Amino acid sequence: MAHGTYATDMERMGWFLDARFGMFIHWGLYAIPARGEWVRSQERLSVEDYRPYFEAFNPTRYQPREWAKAAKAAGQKYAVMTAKHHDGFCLFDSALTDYKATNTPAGRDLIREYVEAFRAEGLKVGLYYSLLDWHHPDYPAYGDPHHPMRDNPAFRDRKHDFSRYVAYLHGQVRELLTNYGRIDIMWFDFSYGEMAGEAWRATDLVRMVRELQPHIIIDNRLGGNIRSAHPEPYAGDFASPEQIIPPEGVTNELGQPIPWEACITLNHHWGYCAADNDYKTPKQVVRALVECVSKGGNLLLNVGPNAKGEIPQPSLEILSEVGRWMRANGESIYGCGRADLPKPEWGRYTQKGNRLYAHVFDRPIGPVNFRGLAGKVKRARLLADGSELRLERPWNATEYADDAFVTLPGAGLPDEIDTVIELELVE
Ligand code: FHN
Repeated sequence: MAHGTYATDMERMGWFLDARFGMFIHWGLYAIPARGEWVRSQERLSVEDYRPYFEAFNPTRYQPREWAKAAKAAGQKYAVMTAKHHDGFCLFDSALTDYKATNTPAGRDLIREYVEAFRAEGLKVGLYYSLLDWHHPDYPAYGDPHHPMRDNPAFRDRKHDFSRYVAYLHGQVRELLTNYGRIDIMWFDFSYGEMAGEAWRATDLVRMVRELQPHIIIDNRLGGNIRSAHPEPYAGDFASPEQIIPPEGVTNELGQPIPWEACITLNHHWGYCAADNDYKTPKQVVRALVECVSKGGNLLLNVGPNAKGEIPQPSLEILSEVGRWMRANGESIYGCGRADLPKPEWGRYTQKGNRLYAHVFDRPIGPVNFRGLAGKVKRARLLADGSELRLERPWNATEYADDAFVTLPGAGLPDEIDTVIELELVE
């Protein structure tokens, strides 16, 4: 179990806090224009402008089992995939709309194949569901901050019944949590301005979600305040910082740590963007994961498959190298959390029980100094290969009597991405 305590339902959250690392999957019609998932809004594309992508969508190389194997090999323990993004296109066979993958040349329930494939590889499965819907005729358009037709005069006087849209939203969530077996995470996205909370009938929605799948965990984007000492019923089970890692982790008004998950892209886009080849390095990804865990959080790392149904090769290569590191050092991630120590200058700490993991990012001159740990460490090992590291105060460190020291072999770091030293603490 993760180090530290949380002000939430630990029985439901336990696996999430242990898993620490998941795959986010943004996929849909927008993979064809290949300019990211906001292309309709950014380019003011009407439903009619976007229709050719619906009529052409045929991801012939979609093999979700291969995606699941890549996630597993990367050390990811769960996944969250878009069932519907803001464009309103449903990747699942909804009875409530014709705007779905089963009506495209794909002719497949892409969500059913996803949940089955990832479960088969032993991963937990989550579903992302967009509260925004730029296809549905009852979703506000003219004057909305984000809708593709927000400044199209032809939409100024369009009549719509938002309550009918909210009923559609509830109905589709019911479908997803009824027809696809056990779902582990429901990832709603996102609330804004007055489009928040009871505008979505969020209390009723969450009640239904928890009745259908009592074990499920829900993110915090229905519009509630998860940091409140008295959060709304729809405030969610975990905070979801995006493209940022909170400086101090996340706590509520009472100072209690809250589960959280940072969602981060590999390049600059969630949905496939052919021109965006500005990818993070495996080192950046590993160190982001370590930073999240060191602050008591999870990392949900995104892939944006292309129109053929393939995860881009650069993403696969990054995941593969991250997986190499995770196979050697995953013990310092899974079930770990914050250590009650100041951040060391050479890297970060994670902890699980009496195991303290020193993540050495920068090789110090001389020994690695564990400030204040003199007499508190029973033994030290290089986590990757279990080799012994000698705990000894060197001749030139006698003035640091409160500190413990380990001298690493060689001049550099055994693993430049992150060299992990396992310290077994005296209990
Ligand atoms: O607008 C979405 C965006 O497309 C993407 O899905 C991210 C992922 O967390 N959420 C919203 C932006 O905050």
